Amino acid sequence: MNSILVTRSSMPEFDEYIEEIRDMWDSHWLTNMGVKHKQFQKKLIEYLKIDNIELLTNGHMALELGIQALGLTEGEVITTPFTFASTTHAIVRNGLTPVFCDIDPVTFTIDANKLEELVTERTVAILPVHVYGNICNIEEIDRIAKKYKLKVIYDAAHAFGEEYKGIGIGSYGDISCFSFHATKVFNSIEGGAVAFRDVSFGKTIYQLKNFGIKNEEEVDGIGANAKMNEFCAAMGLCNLRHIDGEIAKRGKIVERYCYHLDGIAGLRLNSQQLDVKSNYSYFPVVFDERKFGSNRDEVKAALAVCGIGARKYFYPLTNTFECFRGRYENAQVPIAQKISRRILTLPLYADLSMQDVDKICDIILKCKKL
Ligand code: T4K
Repeated sequence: MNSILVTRSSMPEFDEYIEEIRDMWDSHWLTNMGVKHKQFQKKLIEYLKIDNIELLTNGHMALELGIQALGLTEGEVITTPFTFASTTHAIVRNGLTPVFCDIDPVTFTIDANKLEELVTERTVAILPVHVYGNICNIEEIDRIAKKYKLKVIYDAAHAFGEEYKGIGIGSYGDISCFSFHATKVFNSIEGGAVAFRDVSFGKTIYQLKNFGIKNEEEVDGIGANAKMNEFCAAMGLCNLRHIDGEIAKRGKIVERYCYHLDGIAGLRLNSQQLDVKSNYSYFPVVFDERKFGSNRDEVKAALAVCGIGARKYFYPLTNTFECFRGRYENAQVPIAQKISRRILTLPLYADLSMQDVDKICDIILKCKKL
């Protein structure tokens, strides 16, 4: 059994959560856009510095229904294979075709310089991911989207609370989809949201998350049920009170990792981006066996022996998943392939102790054979 896992959910004090949910025992209102839901929505708009947000059951439904609410029913969507299953599944489950673009070797986000050559007359949208909280090349994506009249859907599952050039990250693109899953920088147990500027989009996604219901007697959309319940919203409200402190603690842990690992031959760390307010969501390291002497899998195994659960986020690439066999394996994504085979995500959460970081780094450095 691993004793230090890749992450650990942030939680408020027990009493704080109990206090937050206490009035639900009077109201008996548990879901369907109740008081907590409304409060959480309002607080998030302020915190994320965005115009509008709609809350959902999870980040995946934010992507899936976000695509639907933009009216995308057929065509190709240019996206990255270096991501969690959810990103690609949201495209395919909507009957759209993912077209995989390679990634930038430094930020691991979609390589915007390779995007334009993938645009065809069937392209309807671009779906990039701010992977590990690294911000995509927003300017270039925006330029291409405008030129070819494409929608831009940002998967911002890893980018909670981040800003680019002082603007909330959810303000870019047509929509940005956040995840508030238990494993994320910020969680509402399970949860997700779509941020957007166009108010009419809000009405559509609201209906789509509630069976397409317009009013008591009219249903004018074929919606799902993706409403955030009151217990999740209450957890979100509590965690939001502490988020700045949690991110600051993560920043210190990242500093400590960098202190030990930066400059070691054969290791490449995630670099801080210009103009980005980071949330320190993940700590990925790329291992170059030719210079380090051990490969990613050997380091992962050495950590596991000591009870440390690092993870191969993101391996394998989504275009090679078993469920897509025979469909997308031929995508030209050599950088993504290379990174995916070499990258390891180290444990990172607010309460990870500095001693544990030292221990993890010590084990990694002992794997250095050159
Ligand atoms: N887009 C992107 C780019 C994403 O990364 C994700 C989710 C989504 C979209 C979809 O968002 P959601 O629909 O999930 O809101 C985890 C998460 O389940 C998933 O949310 C996340 N990405 C993905 C990167 O990681 P697993 O299969 O690695 O999770 P699991 O259960 O192995 O947990 C990892 C570690 O987290 C555990 O070792 C311990 C810790 N943990 C886990 C849970 C469930 C906790 O501390 N508390 C918990 O409750 O996918």
